[in-house]
Amino acid sequence: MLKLLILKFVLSLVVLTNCLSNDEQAAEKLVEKICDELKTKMYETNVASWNHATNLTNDNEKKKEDAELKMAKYNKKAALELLKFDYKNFKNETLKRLMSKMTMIGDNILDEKDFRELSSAISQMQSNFAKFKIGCFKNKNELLEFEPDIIEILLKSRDPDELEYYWTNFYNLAGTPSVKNFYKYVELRNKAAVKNKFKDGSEMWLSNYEDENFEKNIEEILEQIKPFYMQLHAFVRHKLHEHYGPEHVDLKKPIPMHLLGNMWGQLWEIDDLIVPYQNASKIEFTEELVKQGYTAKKMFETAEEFFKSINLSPMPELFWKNSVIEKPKDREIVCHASAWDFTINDDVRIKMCTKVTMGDFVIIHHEMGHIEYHLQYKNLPLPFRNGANEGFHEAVGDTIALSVSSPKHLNRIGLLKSKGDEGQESNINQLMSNALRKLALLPFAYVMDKFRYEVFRGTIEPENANCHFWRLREKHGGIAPASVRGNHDFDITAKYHVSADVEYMRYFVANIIQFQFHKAACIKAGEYESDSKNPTKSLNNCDIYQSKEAGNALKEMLSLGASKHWSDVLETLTGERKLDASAFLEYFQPLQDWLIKTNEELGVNIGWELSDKIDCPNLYE
Ligand code: X8Z
Ligand code: ZN
Repeated sequence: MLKLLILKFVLSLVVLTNCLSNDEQAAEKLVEKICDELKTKMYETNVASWNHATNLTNDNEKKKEDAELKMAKYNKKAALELLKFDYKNFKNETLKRLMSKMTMIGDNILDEKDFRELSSAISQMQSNFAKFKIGCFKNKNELLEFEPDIIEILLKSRDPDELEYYWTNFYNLAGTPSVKNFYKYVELRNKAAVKNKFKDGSEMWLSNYEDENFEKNIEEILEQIKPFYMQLHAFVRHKLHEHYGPEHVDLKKPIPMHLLGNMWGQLWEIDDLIVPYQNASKIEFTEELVKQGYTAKKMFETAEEFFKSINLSPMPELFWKNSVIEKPKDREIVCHASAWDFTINDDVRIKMCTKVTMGDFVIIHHEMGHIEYHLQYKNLPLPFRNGANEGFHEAVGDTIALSVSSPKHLNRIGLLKSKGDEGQESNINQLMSNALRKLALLPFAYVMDKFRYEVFRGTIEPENANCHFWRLREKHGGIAPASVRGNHDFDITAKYHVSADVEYMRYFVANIIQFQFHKAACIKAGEYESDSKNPTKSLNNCDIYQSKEAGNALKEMLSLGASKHWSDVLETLTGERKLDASAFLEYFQPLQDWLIKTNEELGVNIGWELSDKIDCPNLYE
């Protein structure tokens, strides 16, 4: 019986292999036809998604889900047609790569019922995240929205009770109600992954990086930056302890995250409390933006001017016509900033509820970087109109923002008095401000996806999930929840990207690779000298503004889109083929040295014990 079955199986394989066509010309024609059809179909799906994201009604949600289903059916049908070719053995490498991308079926492999359920689980998580409101601390009847009200309170308030109140209510409302939808989503994503011959959803996500060692490489980088992180963490905790006192900040425990100026403790937006030298110039320029009468429009125009100055493309007419750059008063929208590529007629858009702050000025550059990428690869075939990997896409605007936020550039555009050549004190202030954002994000970004990988892999059971989540945040970041959290809570969905099904390791990659891009661009611009004693030629005060050489080199890389493996694409700009933290560490070297010395002088405790805010045992070592 067994022999018969094996024989049958072998025979069916022979038949299958024999059925595969090796007609490259026919395949090429089919690819062209599908790409053509895809353009209009994708446009329609994008319009439906945009209409929903910028006007959250039930009707728009239904239209979006219908459009997604239609698109999925088309993609699946197209992929199955392409799979009739033996494309892996084709001679034309470009065609092979195109076909390998177009045959990645992903979630589209699910049958209609499952696909609809998956879409609806994600929509419901996203909608819960976008719509909740919290009663005001002082008057519970007055309802506040997350953007801009609560974000602003987190940034500005230094009242620990008020901060704890918003933190706890936020997690209770934005996270826990989505637990059921989250597990439905995990179940269906895993089902799709298995149908695609992946072990689970984590393997399907990781496959996008086209690198077997990707996860290991990320973990190595995390180890590489850890000594620096531990020093920054210890110094910040010490400063918070000085300000809030021992009843709020224990010098041996993880940092309570509601005191970090950001709901997730991913950026530590508390420059006022941490600034090392009060009397030297400081980088935080929110006040200056407000004083100078900046509006959302003016912030966008200022950003565009930088891109143009380095020979990158201006924002097209449709960008200014269709983008939503301020929160509308008459309807609910998804406020989390995003950049959209409608793939025809230079129709690219940003959706953002802009506030006049330094943080949003940086995010505008971030989003415009996405748009610039869309514009640079617009002539490639559709499957290549993507980032070399997702981290590249997230890093473009941040690379520009590294120049923009250099003292040299801020001085140029009148947002800072000093040029950054005033000596060590202002240099340390500037690096501290950047480290509070760039370094702090790394362990956070890692945990966002480490947690989801583990859930997909089934190594975290639902009964213990929240505990795992907080223990991971504690282990890698030394961060604790503001109030006691247990397994009856569910807090990971209180992050936009988890509720909206956005992979997050891209931001880890971006925060490292943008320093590789920055260094290469600074070299091209003649703005960087290694081991330079000249403060205007250091990596952390390099401004590539007006450098066509730097811009053209970036352009060349961006215009490759996803047509080549990301290592090849990286090499065109940097000469390097790997994700590498050396440029990141070089940029921050003076701060790391300063922190080691200062922490030692002050006798600051490094590291942390287990938090008593996590109501369950330690699950990691
Ligand atoms: O989500 C974003 C962008 C849109 S791609 C605003 N960012 C991450 C976040 O907010 O968590 C930018 C940096 C990290
Ligand atoms: Zn982004």
